[in-house]
Amino acid sequence: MEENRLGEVRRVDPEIAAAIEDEEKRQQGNLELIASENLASRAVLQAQGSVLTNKYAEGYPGARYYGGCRHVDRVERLARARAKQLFGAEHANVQPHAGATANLAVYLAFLKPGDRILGMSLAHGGHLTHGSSVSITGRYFEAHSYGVDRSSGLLDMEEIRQKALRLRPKLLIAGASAYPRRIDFEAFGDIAREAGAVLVVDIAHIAGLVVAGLHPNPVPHADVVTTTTHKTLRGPRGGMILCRERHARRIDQAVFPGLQGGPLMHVIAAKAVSFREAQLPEFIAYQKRILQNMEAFVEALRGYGFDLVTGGSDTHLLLLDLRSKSITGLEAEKLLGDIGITANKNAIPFDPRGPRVTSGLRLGTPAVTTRGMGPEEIRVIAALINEAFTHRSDRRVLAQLRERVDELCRDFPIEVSVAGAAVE
Ligand code: DSN
Repeated sequence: MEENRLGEVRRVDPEIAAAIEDEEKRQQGNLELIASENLASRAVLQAQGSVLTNKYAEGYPGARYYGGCRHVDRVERLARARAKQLFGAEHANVQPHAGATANLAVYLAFLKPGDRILGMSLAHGGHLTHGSSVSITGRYFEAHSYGVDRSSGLLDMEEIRQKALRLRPKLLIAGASAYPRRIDFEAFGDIAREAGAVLVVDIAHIAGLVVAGLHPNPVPHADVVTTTTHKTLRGPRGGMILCRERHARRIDQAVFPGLQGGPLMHVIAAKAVSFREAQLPEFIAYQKRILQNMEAFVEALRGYGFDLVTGGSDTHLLLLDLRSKSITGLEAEKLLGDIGITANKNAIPFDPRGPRVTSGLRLGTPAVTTRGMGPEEIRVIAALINEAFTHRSDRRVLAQLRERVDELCRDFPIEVSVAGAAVE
């Protein structure tokens, strides 16, 4: 895949070329189950690797601080128009370098230091930038959090409502990075209105499902929606903000000049390409397969006696509670890594262990689905995980499992074409 594009890197900088080639081999030879990762198409990779990286374009289309912006203006206008069309939004800002930056820009647009915010607890599946104490968002603002119900693992909307009415936050944040269930954005909209809060919804994980109509769209209910572009949306690594027209000016000013300098025009071009891909029927079919694969995964893992937080999943990810399997998240991540399955340890709600060890494992289907794998392969992967856990000290069995992962990877090579996996 990298053969032709890397020729010059190999000549100029063999060490970096070798690292890129090794990374490509790693991606080809391992099963990627990290729920937030995906495999961008060749078109996205080419746009991102283009000469647009050379261009400074501080400002916005038609109002830049540099000359020579006519072509990058076309790119950014297309990216914005496609983003608005995909999500039914009134305004889009495609310049945030990342999801975290998109969220920071929103805070900058609406808050002053010390203002009160309310978001989902990181320990219960929220995100660092939703007010965690180790993030700038928990240090510069008075951050409060809501969590999930201890017995069901689900968000309790009435409890969130009570908390919001008691705290009267200036900004309420919905969205998660390790919550396997559908989120009721309409209810969040009602709560925000009742509490007098600005509602921000972070759909970084589920953006692709939202585009395909497989998860409710928060755009009609929220003041602002933020997302990354590289998870289920399958674009380049980056961020984006969608908002109502009445917030457009303050959001744009917060992104630039408030938070960032020059936009990454090569990345914005790649975002535009991925949005074009997301407009195609194949993309909706792909998102449906992500969910079909997740359904098969949940069923198979349950069959092997695994405990799943909330009992299952409505999305692209699931969260295993490993306590009944007598293995920590850290050990599980390492064990699966040894047989070629990449996943991440993850806190479960009310986790008795710390974030560096954890009692959970988060698993997602977006990347293996992009490779063309279906429910049959997902059931094989579930069996491999179960066998690895059962025979965790048997090096011979683990070596055999590694071979079976190799076989699966060889059968489904990463050959991402225009709008999806090679098999499409
Ligand atoms: N790091 C991302 C994730 O894995 O969910 C969130 O930013």
